[in-house]
Amino acid sequence: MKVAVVGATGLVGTKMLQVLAERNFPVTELLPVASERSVGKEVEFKGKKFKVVSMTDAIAAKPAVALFSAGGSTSLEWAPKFAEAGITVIDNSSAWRMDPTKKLVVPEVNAHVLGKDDKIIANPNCSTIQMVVALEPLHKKYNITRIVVSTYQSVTGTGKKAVDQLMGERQKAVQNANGEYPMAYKYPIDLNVIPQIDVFLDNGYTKEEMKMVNETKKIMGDDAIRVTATTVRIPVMGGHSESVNVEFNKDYQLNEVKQLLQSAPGVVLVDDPASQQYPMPMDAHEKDEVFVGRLRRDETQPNTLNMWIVSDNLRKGAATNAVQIAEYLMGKGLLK
Ligand code: 2RA
Repeated sequence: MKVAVVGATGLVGTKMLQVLAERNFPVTELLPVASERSVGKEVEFKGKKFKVVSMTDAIAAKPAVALFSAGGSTSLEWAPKFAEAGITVIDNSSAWRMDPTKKLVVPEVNAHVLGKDDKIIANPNCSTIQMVVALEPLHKKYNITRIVVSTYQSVTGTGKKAVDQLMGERQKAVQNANGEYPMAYKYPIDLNVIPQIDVFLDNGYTKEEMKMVNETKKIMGDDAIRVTATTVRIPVMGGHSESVNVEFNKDYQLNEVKQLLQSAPGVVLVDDPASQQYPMPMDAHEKDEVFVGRLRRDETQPNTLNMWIVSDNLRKGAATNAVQIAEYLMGKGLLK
């Protein structure tokens, strides 16, 4: 199968290539696409070098699927051109996520919504993906009424510049001769916590916070779920963490919650306070699963659970989820 990866030289694009190779996606021809200034450069896939091509050349080569991670404006301009040429686009930007004509998909939750007419499919926001993977099995059983989430997000979610800022603040080796390094954030990130991810909106929430609110309802197919979020950047690299307080419309047994999570697809339960076992981004790094722990009853109100959810944001939060969508489409014979 011919596969294009658009934005192949970025953090997520590079991870997409890695995940396609690891999962043995049947790539017969790879078309790495990047900005004009990268055309002609090479990327590595399964030990071989592939030349970066332009958007137009990629469309002309007619891949069956194009995984996009090139930002919202590039996607708005180019995804429809790929789709018109019959190429299925799986897009990691926020451009199409809330478009009512486009599907927003986390395979463990709602792959069934996909059909043959879906030519531009949206990959959700990283912090939303890991939360819904962990919550879906509980929603099915107890019916979630309200979610209060606070995130602790890795700098890798911002991109390479933010990784360079963190490392530049931390290590002289990454600074230039004048002691300078790139600033992805307005403030230092090392030894700091920044309670802002993406831009502020008129309601005082950030765009990242409202993504968690709106995308969760769309993926879980339930507008009645009330969601409120605070999203925060912290100086870590391995993945995003989330403290989630979830209220159900009926009561639960903690043991049953553990069993449900243990048998949920894509979830790993790490919850043994007696031996100080809980999920951490250090352990989730380079893994595809969503790790859940610190399960405990909210003692201040009925039917409410506290939990801690961690996942590698570049993998399940981006690249792995996109490749899983492609695998699902392939399995259903929907990629031509
Ligand atoms: C972040 N959610 O971590 C973004 C990346 N898509 O900033």
